[in-house]
Amino acid sequence: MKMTFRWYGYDDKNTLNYIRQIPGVTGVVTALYSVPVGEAWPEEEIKKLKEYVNSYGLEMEVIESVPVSEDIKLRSGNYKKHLENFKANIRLLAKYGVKCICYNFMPIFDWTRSQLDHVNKDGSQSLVYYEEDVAKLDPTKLTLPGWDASYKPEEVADLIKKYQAIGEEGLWNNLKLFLEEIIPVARECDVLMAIHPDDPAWPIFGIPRLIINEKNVDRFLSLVDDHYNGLTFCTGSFGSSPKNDIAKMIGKYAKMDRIHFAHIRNVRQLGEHSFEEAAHYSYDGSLDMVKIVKALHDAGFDKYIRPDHGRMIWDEKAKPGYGLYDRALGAVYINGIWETLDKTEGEK
Ligand code: DNO
Repeated sequence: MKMTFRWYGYDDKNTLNYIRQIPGVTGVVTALYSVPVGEAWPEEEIKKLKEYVNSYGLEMEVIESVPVSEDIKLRSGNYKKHLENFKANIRLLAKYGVKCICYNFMPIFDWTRSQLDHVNKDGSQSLVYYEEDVAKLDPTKLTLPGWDASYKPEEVADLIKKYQAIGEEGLWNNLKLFLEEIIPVARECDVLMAIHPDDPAWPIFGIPRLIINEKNVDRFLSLVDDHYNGLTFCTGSFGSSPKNDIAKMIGKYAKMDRIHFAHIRNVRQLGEHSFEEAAHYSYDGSLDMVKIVKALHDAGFDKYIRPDHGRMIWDEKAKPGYGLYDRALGAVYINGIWETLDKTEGEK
């Protein structure tokens, strides 16, 4: 596997110099965050970013994300133009050495939480999702870090209605049509496409969400049954629901060689539809991280991993989920499990 770390570009206070000092991290996962969703990425900017990353001895082989516009997801408005731009982005990124592109097909809302600074017993802070608090939120007025903030409340209300109108089957159909367009381009460019699951793993605000459980992932992979049509397996997103058996799922899809990127983090499940983000360490949450990492290792996983959201610790002030310290602890913890497996598997 290749251990990577998410970096938000030149303005990220977690500099490349810090990132390269985390033992075992060989590359960053990044994007051109300033380009509006749906547009083509300027070649000069991609080249500059790659050269900058490489100048620190780090690789830029994974992009997270090339965002999919609401027009594409709804197949309305400017979707034809946006699809052409998406394909052009795959081609250009391949030209600059990108091997894997993460994207999602979540309607309107990317990852959703009710609070970003919940104080844990030890004084650290975590992102949390409490069902009763989410029920009180007005989705048209909500923006969370990482979301496309360009929509006005009335536009969000209109989008919600459109997704309700096409329903879950309409969304599956649009996803299939999207994949039929982009996977051949990805194959031709040798770029692995890796869909990120919906987070949390259930429909929210009355709109459908697709990539939430094993049954739906099976359906997704068969929409276009091609090696280049794969997953970003996010243990925290699937693990938000106690119904998902994370170690089983990750082992199954890794054996099929359809996991191209893994986001590894832990989560504390609180009943069916509430959770708190935890430290990566197994005993802090509900997921067995050794079992999860072992399932990847047993399958001979040789692609990209990154630690995912960290808690805010040691008085750090940073983008929620994306501080340096707890994610660095996560990377080192995963590396420790991996090294142990590497060195002991022959002894059994
Ligand atoms: C959250 C992230 C997601 C992810 C996108 C991928 O922290 O994992 O926002 O980047 O869903 O498109």
